[in-house]
Formats: sequence, C-alpha cells, structure tokens
Amino acid sequence: MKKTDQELKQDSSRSTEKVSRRDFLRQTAAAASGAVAATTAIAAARAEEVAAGAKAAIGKSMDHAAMSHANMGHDMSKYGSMMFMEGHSMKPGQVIEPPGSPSPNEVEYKVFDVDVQIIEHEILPGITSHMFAFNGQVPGPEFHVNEGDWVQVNFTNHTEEMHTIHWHGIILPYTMDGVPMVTQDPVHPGDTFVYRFQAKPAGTHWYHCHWSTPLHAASAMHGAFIVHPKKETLKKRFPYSRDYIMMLEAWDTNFIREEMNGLLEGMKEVNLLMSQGKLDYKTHGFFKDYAEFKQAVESGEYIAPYLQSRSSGVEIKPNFFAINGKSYPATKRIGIKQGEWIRIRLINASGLSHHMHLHGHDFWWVSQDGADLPEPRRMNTIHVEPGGTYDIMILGDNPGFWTFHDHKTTQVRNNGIYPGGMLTVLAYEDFEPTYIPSVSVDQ
Ligand SMILES: [Cu+2]
Repeated sequence: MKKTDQELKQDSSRSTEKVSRRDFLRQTAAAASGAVAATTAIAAARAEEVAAGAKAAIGKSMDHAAMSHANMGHDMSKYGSMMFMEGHSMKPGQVIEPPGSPSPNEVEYKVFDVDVQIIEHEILPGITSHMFAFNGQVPGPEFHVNEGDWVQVNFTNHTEEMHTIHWHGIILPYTMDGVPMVTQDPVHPGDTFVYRFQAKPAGTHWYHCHWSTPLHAASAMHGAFIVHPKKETLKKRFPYSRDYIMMLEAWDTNFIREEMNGLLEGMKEVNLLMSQGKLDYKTHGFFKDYAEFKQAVESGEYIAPYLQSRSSGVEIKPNFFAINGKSYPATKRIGIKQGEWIRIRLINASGLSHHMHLHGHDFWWVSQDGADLPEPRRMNTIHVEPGGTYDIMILGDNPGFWTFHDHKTTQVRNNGIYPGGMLTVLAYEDFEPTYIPSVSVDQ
C-alpha cells in the first residue's frame, strides 16, 4: 500500500501519469471547492472497477490466485490476517458490540461516552493546530476507575476518518484491544464501537487511537487511564495529597496539516462513493480480495482510495513539545506546599524519548507501566520512553520556583525558538518570593 517513491500513479484513463505528492497537494489546493480534484478521478475510477466487479488485470502467474478467489479468505486466515476474512464487513451507522466480555446483564458496568472530533487546538495563545481529539479536548478525558471495576466505553466516530481505541497497559480480552485489522474493524464515520473490559491491573495506564498511529495517537488521540488500587501501599511511605498527570506530547504541525488534509480529502470521496453504493463498504477502501492485494504487491502500483493523497513515508519532525496539550510558557504549573508530598504520573504519548529533570529537588521513582518498583529510586532526571508510564513522588522541602523540563534542549523549543516546549514549573503556593526576575517569557 505504501509507495516507496512517494509518487502517485493515476491510472484512471489507463494512460500513465505520475504526479509528485507536493504537486498533487498543490493541484488539490488549487481546485475550487467542490470542483473535481485528482482524488475524485482516482476514487471514481476505482469505484467503477469495484461496482462493475471488474477483474483486476492479472498476469499469467496470477491465474491460480484468480481462480481460487472464492477461497482466498480461508487461505489468508491461516496466516493470521483478518484483512480478507469472510464476514469482515460492517454497515454504516452501526453500533458494534464485539464478544469477549460479560454482557451488561451479568455485571454492572461504569459507562463512559467518548467520541472523536476534529478541533482547532491552541498549543500556545494564538498558535493553533487542527487535531483529532477525544471529546474535543487535548489530551482526552482522564479516566479514574477502581481496580476490578467493569468499564464500558461507547466510542463514537464524529470524523470522516477511521479510528479505534487501544487501552494501553490494560489486561483485557483481545477483542477489546483496539488494533485495526488485527483485532477489530476500524470504526467508520458515524459508527459506535462498544469497548467492555475489567479495569486491571492497578496503576497508571493510558489509551490512544491505533489507526494511523503517527497522526492519530500522537496528534492528539490520547488520554490517561488511571486504575486506582484496592490497597494504596505507596501512600504509607509517600503520603501524597495531590496526584498530577503529565501527558508528554510532540507534534509536527506541518505533518499534521498535510496528512490530515490529505486523509480527509480522500475520505470525503470514499464516504460519498460508499453512501452512493459505488464503493464496497466491506472493503473499507482496502483491497477487495487477496488477488488484488497480491497484484498490488507484485506491481507496486496500487494505493487504496482513501490513501490517494497521503503523505506516508514523510519524515516526521516534531516542532512543538507539550505537557497536557500546552507548550511552555502556556503549560500549567505544578502546585506544591512546604512539607507536602505530591505524585506525578508521567505518560509518554509522543513517540520520542524525554529526559525529565527537576531542579532543586530529588524525587522518588516509584512505578513503571503501572507496576510499583520493588524499591523506589531516588533521582532528579528520569528517562521516559515512548509509550511508557512513570510515576514519581516529590516532597516539598525547598520553597521557590523550580523548572521541571525535558533535558533534550531541542525539545524545550517552540518551532525552533528557545525557551518553550516541554517545560513547566514546580511552584510553591505558600511561599512569598524574596526575588523574582524582572523579565519573564510568560508576561
Ligand atoms: Cu484515530
């Protein structure tokens, strides 16, 4: 599916015309709204093929594959792929309730409604980027449930793209794991997918979209999923009174803009054609069977309709780094009082490594990926790996204002400008400063 040469081949007229991605984007942008853009021609041609049930042009070596077409689903299933399995289909506007968890008659579920929509998110005052956002917020809503609770999440897709939710760190039935094409069909526009599972194990976890992860999960379909333990053992040694979450994020706003525009342009066409019955809903805009897939692999000349204008393969160079949706100086300060213990749950949603360093204090690293360490570790810089969660405890024993930041200097910038990015301040609330700088970036 991925074009290695980053070129789009347009074969709607059977004449070969190569359009570079950038040229294509320019053409698309130049076309008046509603006018026929290149995508339309490609998608329409593709739809015609599908509607007419036209056999793909298959060479000699492909004859066998073409003949055994009817059995392809079975043939492929032994390789573990769900792409071509029989029954791999959905109808629009559906509520999908997969098996695997007890029915609502058997256990009492805590029910949450989560949707995804496109919002214009403000990273810094006046600096915005369009993002996919759970319930319209960045990061998504925080879940706080108790160990052993039964959780039901009704996930509705209010965008023209496809999505899922993966529950990162939760031990659940595989049918609820949220990986498109592996454990479930992607959730189509307008559809609702019902996730049901038990909240376990206890600890700091998170959730994110697993569709087109570099765009969706990173920008910004992610949120904290906290499972509070039955027994709070950590509180004995660290009697913390406040519990903070810090989602660490990195965004390439140029990538987001191009990728999202491309995807939505493609999906507009696909969704229209599906609604008109011209494109088979069953295929999700993917290959209609294994023969088509194999032919595409052999020729290297196929892109699924919804991928026509995608910038797959483009290098992602994050230019904004954020904590809970904001870059410094818009980051929220962490409040602490003298003598107070606080807990901070660091969750790395960014895809990059972060080296979070706290000034003026040591802290205690107590948990990783939700599991408490056998022995807490005293440190002042913690290496936070992509996808991981790390819990630390801080004692307010040095009144003042203290920087807490990613020590990778390129990641404390806003679009290249220092200071900024992944930086916040540990601020004592019961403290009258004797001296403050006369100039600050947040004035
Ligand atoms: Cu998504």
